[in-house]
Amino acid sequence: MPEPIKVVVTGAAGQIGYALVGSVVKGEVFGADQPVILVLLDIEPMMGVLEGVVMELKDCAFPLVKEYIPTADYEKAFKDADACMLVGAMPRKEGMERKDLLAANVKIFKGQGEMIDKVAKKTVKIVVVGNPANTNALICSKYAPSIPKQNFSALTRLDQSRAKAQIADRVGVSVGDVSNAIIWGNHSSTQYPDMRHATVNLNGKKMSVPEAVKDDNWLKNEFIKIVQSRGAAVIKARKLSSAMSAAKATCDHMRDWWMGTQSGEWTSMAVISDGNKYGIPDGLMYSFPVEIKDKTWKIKEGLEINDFSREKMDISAKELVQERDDALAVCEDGQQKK
Ligand code: NAX
Repeated sequence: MPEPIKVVVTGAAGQIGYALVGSVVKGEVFGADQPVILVLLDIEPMMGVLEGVVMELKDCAFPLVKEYIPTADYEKAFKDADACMLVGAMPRKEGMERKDLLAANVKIFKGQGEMIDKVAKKTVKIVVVGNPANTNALICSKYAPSIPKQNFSALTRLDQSRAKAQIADRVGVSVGDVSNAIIWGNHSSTQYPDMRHATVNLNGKKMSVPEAVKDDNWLKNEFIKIVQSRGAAVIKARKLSSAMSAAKATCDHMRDWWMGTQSGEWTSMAVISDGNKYGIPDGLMYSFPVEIKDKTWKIKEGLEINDFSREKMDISAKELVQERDDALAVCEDGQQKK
C-alpha cells in the first residue's frame, strides 16, 4: 500500500462538500489503492453539521481512509497537505453587490493562501471551486509565493461537462462519444464554450462537432448561451445551486491532474497564463485546454483561433483583468489599514 496522502476539502459542511467527500475517500480521485487522510474544513458555526458529515462518512466504512480531521483551524487543516479542494466560500446574500462578494471572498482566499504557503507540502495541488473561482485561485496563489503558480487552478470542468452533455443530446450520442470540448476564460457568464476543435463519434465515425451538429448558427448562439447560463437554470429548477454535478466535476478535475489525460485528449482548467499562449494576458487565472502528464499540465498549443473565438476569448479575459484589479485593490487596502 502507498503512504497515505492528505486531502483537504473546504466548505465540507456545504452542499457541494457533502456530495464530494464520499468520492474522494472511495478511491475515485486519487486511485483505488491510495489511502487518504481526509480533512474537512469549515467555519466554526458549522462544526456541529460537520460532525454529522463525519458520522455518515464513518458509517460508509470506506477502507481507504486512515483518518478524518474535521476542523475550523487553517493550520491544522493545511499542514502537510498533498491536495486541496477549496470549495468553501461566502455565498452571495440578497442585496449584496458583486464587489462586496468579491471582497469577502478575496479575504478568505488570501488567508488560506498564506497558511498553505506556510505549512502545506510544496508539491500541493489546489483546485478552487468557491466563486469567483478564477480570481480566488489567483489571490490564493499570490499569497502562497513559495508554492509554484502551476500548482493552483480553478474549476471550469463543470462548464465543460455541461457543454459536452448539450452536444451529446443534440447529436443523439452518449456523452462519452464527445471529446475535446474547450472552455476558455472565466467561470462566469462570459466563459466561451468552444466546440470547433471537439469531436464526436457518430455511427462509428469520428467527426468534428460542427460537422455532426450541422448548425453553426446554433453552436454560435443558443448553445453558448445555454452553457453560460446553465448554473442559473439549475437554480431556477431545483431551487438550489448545482451540487452533485459540481462535486463530480471537481473530482474529474483533480483525478485528471493526478492521473493524467488520455493521449490525444485535453481538458479545460483555469490555470495561470504566462502571456505567451493564445494572446491571453500574463498573470490571469484563465481557463485553457490542457494536457496532463506526470501531474503537470501543459496548455495545448497550436489550435486555430478564428475571429469569432478571438472576440469571445478577449471578452472573458477583460472581465478577469477587472476582477483581478478589484481583488488586488481589496488586498492592498487591507495592507494599508494594518
Ligand atoms: P454552500 O453554501 O452549501 O457551502 C459553502 C460552505 O463553505 C458552507 O458550509 C460554509 O460554512 C463554508 N465556508 C464559508 N467560508 C469558509 C471558510 N473561510 N473556510 C471554510 N469553509 C467556509 O455552497 P455550495 O453550494 O457548496 O457552493 C460552494 C461554492 O462553490 C460557492 O462559492 C459556489 O458559488 C461555488 N460553485 C462553483 C462552481 C464552479 O464551477 N466553479 C459551480 C458550483 C458552485 O456554484
